[in-house]
Amino acid sequence: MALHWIYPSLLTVLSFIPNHALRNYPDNEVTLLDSMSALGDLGWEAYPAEGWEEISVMDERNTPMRTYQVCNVMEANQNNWLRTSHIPRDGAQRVYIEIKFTLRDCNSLPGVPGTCKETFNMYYYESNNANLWFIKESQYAKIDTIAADESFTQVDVGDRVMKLNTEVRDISNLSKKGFYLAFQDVGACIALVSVRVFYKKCPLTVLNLARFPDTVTGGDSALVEVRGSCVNDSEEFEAPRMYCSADGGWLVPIGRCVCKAGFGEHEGHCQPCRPGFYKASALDAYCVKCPLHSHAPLERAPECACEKGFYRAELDPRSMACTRPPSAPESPISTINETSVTLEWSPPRESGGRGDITYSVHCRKCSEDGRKCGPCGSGPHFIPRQFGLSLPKVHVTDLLPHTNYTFSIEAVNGVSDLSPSPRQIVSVNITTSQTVSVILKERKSKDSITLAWQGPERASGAVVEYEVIYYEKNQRDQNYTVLKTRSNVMTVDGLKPGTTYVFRVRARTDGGYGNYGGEIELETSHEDMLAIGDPNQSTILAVSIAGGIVLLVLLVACFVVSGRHCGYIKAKQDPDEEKMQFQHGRVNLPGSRMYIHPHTYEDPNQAIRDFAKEIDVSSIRIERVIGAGEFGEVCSGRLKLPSKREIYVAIKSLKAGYSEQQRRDFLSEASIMGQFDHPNIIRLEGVVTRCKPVMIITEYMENGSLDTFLKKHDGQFTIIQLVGMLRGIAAGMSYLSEMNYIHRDLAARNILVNSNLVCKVSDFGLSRVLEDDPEAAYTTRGGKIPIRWTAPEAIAYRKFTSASDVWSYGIVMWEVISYGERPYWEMSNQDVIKAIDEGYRLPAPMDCPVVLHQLMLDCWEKGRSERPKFGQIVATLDKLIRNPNSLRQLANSSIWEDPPTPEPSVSTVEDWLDSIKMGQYKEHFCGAGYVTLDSVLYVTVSDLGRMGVSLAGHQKKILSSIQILQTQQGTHVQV
Ligand code: ACK
Repeated sequence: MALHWIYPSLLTVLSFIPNHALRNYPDNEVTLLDSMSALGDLGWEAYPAEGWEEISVMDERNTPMRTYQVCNVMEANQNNWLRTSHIPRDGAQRVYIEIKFTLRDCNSLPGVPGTCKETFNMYYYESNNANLWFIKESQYAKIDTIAADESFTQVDVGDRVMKLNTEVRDISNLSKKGFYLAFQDVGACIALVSVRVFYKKCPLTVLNLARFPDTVTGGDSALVEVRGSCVNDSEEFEAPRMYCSADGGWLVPIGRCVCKAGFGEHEGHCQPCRPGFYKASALDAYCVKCPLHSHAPLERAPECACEKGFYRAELDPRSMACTRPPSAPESPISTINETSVTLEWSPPRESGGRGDITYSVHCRKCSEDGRKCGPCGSGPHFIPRQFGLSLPKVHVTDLLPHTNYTFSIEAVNGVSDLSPSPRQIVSVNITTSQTVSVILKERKSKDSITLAWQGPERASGAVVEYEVIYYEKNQRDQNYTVLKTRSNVMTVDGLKPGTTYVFRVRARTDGGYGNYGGEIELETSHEDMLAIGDPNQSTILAVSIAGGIVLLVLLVACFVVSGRHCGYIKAKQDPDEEKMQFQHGRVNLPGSRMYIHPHTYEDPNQAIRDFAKEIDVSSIRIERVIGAGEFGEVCSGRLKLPSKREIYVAIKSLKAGYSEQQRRDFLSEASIMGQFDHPNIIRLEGVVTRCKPVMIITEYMENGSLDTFLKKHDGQFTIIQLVGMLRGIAAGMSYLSEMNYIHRDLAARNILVNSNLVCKVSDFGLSRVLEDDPEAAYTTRGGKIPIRWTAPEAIAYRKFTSASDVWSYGIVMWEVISYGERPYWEMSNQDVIKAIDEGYRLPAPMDCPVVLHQLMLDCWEKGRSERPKFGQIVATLDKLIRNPNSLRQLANSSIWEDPPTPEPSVSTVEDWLDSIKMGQYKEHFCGAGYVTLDSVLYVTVSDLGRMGVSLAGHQKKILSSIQILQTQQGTHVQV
């Protein structure tokens, strides 16, 4: 009865409910029943008949809504039931019931008895049967008693204040097909505005390239484990899994998928690599540009095919440029010694882009008349070996005398076998001979000397005659005398008393002349006497008389045949040619490979004359200035010597106004460099001393000094290329140490690099360690030393040895692998000395193979005898080059994780990039919106890729630095 005055007030309230807003549910909820969206009758059961009543009302959009009301507050003992139709549970184990209702405040109803209630009860009954017409009250399970948070009064209605209550309850562990809900009123005044039944699901999501489907949450609060499936064009790296929580959220992602080879990751899916880009392995995140000399004309390339004429060796990483076989070795030199020969050559001009060049030597021999030719067979013995030589040098022994040999030298690298083109070779022809090596006995008088010698050990034919050459010591340039005899004894007379003469003898057999034997110096006596120092003297004397007669006959015959005085030939050789011969001979005599310090010469100009070739200034064309040296400018230009091809050269000149001492110091570099002849030592072409400015001419190295070169090409070389460079430097140093030369300033800045990446040791001046090197600092003992590169014993007590050069070599290794990083960063020299003394050693640079860091550490052994010799270093590096797998294991620590000084504190993106030497990317960062240092903390590898920072080395460097920034700022983000 009281309903009649309650209805209008409820309708008033309902007209304020924005129905469309009620239907805007979260996307992780699946609605099973929504009374507000029912267009017709809800068809719910209400009993008794005078209890709950279904009413249609209009919402604000005039959409009809079904509601139920009951308000039998004036009568006691109410028990009114309202039961929904069957609600299928749709697989859900836990469902939620959201009810919206209004409830009248009993106190605001005038005259209602004390039986008036302000609550109602909610029940459910599980059933597989969707058509039950009756459920006993006792069969229901109670969900809850629902009370209103807000009840309303007549005043509220008058004021049009809406007091709609919303309550949510849930039922768990449902197992039957569906259930019925029931609302029991026991005497309240209620309008049930809406009932919504829903369950929660974890919505479809894609994470780590795995798709996780819509997943219904579990019963109670159990987590549901879901296996993800990899998105298109991706594959499992580790089985992707996630947990769907009871409230519809995804938790704990495990595993991931990765884009297949040929596809790169882009915003949660895999995109085919564009033409010109490739991705070799599923484990790489992004497509990267094809390396040099390779191409990928189609999309989705797992690798780039090599251009015509270029190849990739089996073990070459796909990221490495395609390479080609080397050109032929160059400038072969043969030094014949009787029946053995030493062959040396320069590395090929074109390395093919690889650092793994080895050499093979093929041998053919021909009889001297050239009629019978064929392979050499197993006769000759090659030292160290015939094939796979790592140094451009081989010594061949056990050759047949008086035989023509052709040695074909080929350079081979890791792709030579893949190329169908014939290998390029350089050939050397030699003819073997024999030498009279030992002058056995001698007899001297005031004006004559008698010599006796032994014939060649393995003469191929009978000795026809011997030729004796002699000259007054130090007078060879002026004149020398050649005498011939059939005997192996000769008396030379007409000599000056008390004078030293130099004698050499060679034999002529049927096959021709052999080589001269070693020199012997003999001095005539001051007075006439028989200087007989041998029990066989009488024999010698007798033989010599006989020999003398033969000689006389020969002399006369010779005189008659040639019509001239053949026993006395004045030397008229070009002094340069003479000197070259001298150098050649000196370097190849056993035990003579010794460096001669220019200071051992009384006259320093003589040292220059002995070791450097004077070049006519008209042969030089200076083209441009390339730098500044201690004594003046360094220029590049060309040198064209008569009957030689024009070559590029570097020209160091001595500036005007120099003192004599400065001139000497300047030229000392040439007299040192001129003594060396090795493919990894900068080659001296000659000097200009006869006119001004005084100049030193060396071979031109297109890529300049190694430190600048590496900084310019940061991250761009393969580890094999870097090791190849290091091997070259070690080979040059090994040669210097064999020559007993100690460099004292070995550093990347003193290594020059040519266009084939061949590294050569340079900077040999006498004063340079003191004056020239900007890195040199005064030590407590007053000497000026490049502290960071110098071994502790050399700093402490000037103990410079090849072992201290090895220490410096270790630092050069570090410079090379870190692409020109400054050793010990910004530490002061004093701190470096202290740290080294306390046992600190530079950590492995980023991406440094363990084996290389270990080699560095070996070079930095405190005890100098513990350090490896340069020859051993070369052998170790050769092994690594032959077996690149050994370089795969990288040292764990990176310079960016473990620097002795933390990253300098910076406050702007520009300063930060400058501090890590990545300043070239300032515009990239700014353009991508990273203008504050804070924003940089969250940059990921994909962000870098999008910005255009594509070099892997640069990405790693930047990301490592970001990690340091994060630690400094107490943030840690997974990048
Ligand atoms: O780093 P760079 O370009 O290489 O600058 C220095 C500069 O001269 C002063 O020493 C360059 N330089 C020196 N010798 C040679 C050379 N033989 N070939 C090419 N550049 C050279 C060096």
